[in-house]
Amino acid sequence: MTGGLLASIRSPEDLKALPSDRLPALAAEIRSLIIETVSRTGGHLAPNLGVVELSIALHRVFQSPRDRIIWDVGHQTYTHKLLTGRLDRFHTLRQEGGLSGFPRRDESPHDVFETGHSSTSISAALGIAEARDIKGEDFEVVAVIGDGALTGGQAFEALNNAGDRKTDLIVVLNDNELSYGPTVGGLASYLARLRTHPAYSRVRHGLETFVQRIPLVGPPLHQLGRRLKGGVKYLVLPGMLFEELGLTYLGPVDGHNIPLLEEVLRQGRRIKGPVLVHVLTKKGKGFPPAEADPDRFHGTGPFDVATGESREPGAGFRGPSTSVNGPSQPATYTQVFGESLLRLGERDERVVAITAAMASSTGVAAFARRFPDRWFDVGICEQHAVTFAAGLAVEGFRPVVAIYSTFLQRAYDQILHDVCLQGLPVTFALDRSGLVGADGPTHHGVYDLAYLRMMPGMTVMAPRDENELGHMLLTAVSLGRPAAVRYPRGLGSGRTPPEELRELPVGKAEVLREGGDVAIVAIGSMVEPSLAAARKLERLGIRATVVNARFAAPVDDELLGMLADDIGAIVTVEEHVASGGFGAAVAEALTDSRRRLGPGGVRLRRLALPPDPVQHGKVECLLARFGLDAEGIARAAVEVVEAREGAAEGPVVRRV
Ligand SMILES: Cc1ncc(C[n+]2csc(CCOP(=O)(O)OP(=O)(O)O)c2C)c(N)n1
Repeated sequence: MTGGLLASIRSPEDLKALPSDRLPALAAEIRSLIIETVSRTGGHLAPNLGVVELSIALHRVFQSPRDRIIWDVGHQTYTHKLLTGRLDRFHTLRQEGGLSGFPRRDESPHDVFETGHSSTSISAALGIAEARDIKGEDFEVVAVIGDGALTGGQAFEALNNAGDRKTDLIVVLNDNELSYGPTVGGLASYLARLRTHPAYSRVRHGLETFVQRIPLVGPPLHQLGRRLKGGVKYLVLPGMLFEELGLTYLGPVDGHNIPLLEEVLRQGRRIKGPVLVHVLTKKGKGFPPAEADPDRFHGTGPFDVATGESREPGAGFRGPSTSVNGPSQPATYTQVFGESLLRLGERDERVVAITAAMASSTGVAAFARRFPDRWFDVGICEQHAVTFAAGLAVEGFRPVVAIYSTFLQRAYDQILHDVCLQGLPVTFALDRSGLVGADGPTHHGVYDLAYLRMMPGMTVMAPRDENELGHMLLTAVSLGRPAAVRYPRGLGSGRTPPEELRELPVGKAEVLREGGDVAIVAIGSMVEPSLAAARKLERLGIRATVVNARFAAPVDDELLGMLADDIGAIVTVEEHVASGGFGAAVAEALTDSRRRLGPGGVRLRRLALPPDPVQHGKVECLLARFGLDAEGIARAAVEVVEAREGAAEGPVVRRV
């Protein structure tokens, strides 16, 4: 599989030494290795298959790591990793302790800037380029950004700034017409017009005169234009969008033709100031199932190479790594959200849905099919999505904004300034809250309770199972105020058949089990392991109350006060960082009600994720490591009980 060519490349220098007629064979080898590896590990298949030639060309033209290549989102860096000395570890891709699926500075000097969220590359590249200029150094800076990521506002902020600064910088626009699904918006239409410009040959003449005027580079560019007239469109369009912003536009160029790519990139390098190279690629190239359904293969779990069929293991703790589940498995939270949204839409015509370029992966697609006029895909534009929802709410609608927890971080001020300060009835549906597994620290949704809980007037909920997710969505939409529901990645419990949606009493927790020795107060995904912990504790003679908190804002002050006074030993459990999270809310509530915490007072133990970023790995293993499984919760409960009993200093009397 890793036959001769790829194995001979230990660094980009080896790649440069390879004769160009061997490059197609190298590209084929890389493709097979990526397909074979991702079929086992899961990962971003289609985006990576689309940039094999582009990555080869970049590493032949530029001198990484001296020249800095910054990958937007970073999900398309598998070829880059293979060409920069990571072939031997490639089989560990996305496994705990193995290669990350994204650029990591601690993994290689060739990974200059860490990404995971979209639309940051041009900003980072411009910062690096300006730093270079201040220091008087001499290297190239290249940002590689997809047409999807280019719809994110930050990319425009950066282009605007780059055009103004006139700094030497190359932006490679990898245009495959897709985000997850088709890239939407005026920009996408604009790029489509560039791709299919009917007046190509007519424009060429005008181009030649324009190109001739570019100091120093005119003649070579002009010659290049002549050489490229077969097959490839080579345009320099003065007065067009990028030119107007102050960048020199080169392209479009066939992103699977390595010699052409190399030539255009070399030309880009010679031009002074910021340059945008427009490259056309095919997402999923070389693997027919991914070419046919690039959305499904954007990020995939393990699959059968022969058929492309998913071969996810059975319903594990969090089930499959994607939202695809088997026939005998319970629905995923994403699917339950999608069905609940549909039911809400049917009950209330004020309900409208908004997605930021992720209609199917958030579950909004079913609603979109049923109510084509009541849903909006705004592009990878989380900030805009939130303020846009606020606008709809001002006019009487009840928008549901479906954005993964990690990506909603982007819209912090929009949630505060545009929704909460005005008390508008916008519902935030935060999928992938908690640990997400193989995508790692950029994608774990472990900050949302903190960033939402302090928003004025915001109600924040987390369901213990899929039925409660439906009830919480109805509660949120009915509230008439800002509300958020966070729920985890993967399968629901499948425990009970779907229930009729019902509103939950706001700020009220649910006592699931009563016992006088310790109270375990858990939220969301941590309720089930807490019940399991209580069963373990029972075997040790410790009787535990278990509470399904349901609400992180407002918390159930009354119940918490009773637990503090009657039991005096409380363990809070959440799949979220400790700082600002649910346990912090409980501690605040207890101290605000003038209860003393610590020796002589209420014994409170907050179980949560650590402050340092959690790396990629299997969710169940990570949770166990941080004591967020039944055993860890039971252990903490024993410690709290013993501390309250004054046994903390003495020998531990009970072992979990
Ligand atoms: C802020 C943010 N929102 C959403 C995502 C999820 N996401 C990852 S890749 C992607 C599509 C990117 O499209 P494009 O930039 O065209 O790259 P392609 O995958 O097509 O190569 C999206 C929406 C993200 N990474 N960051």
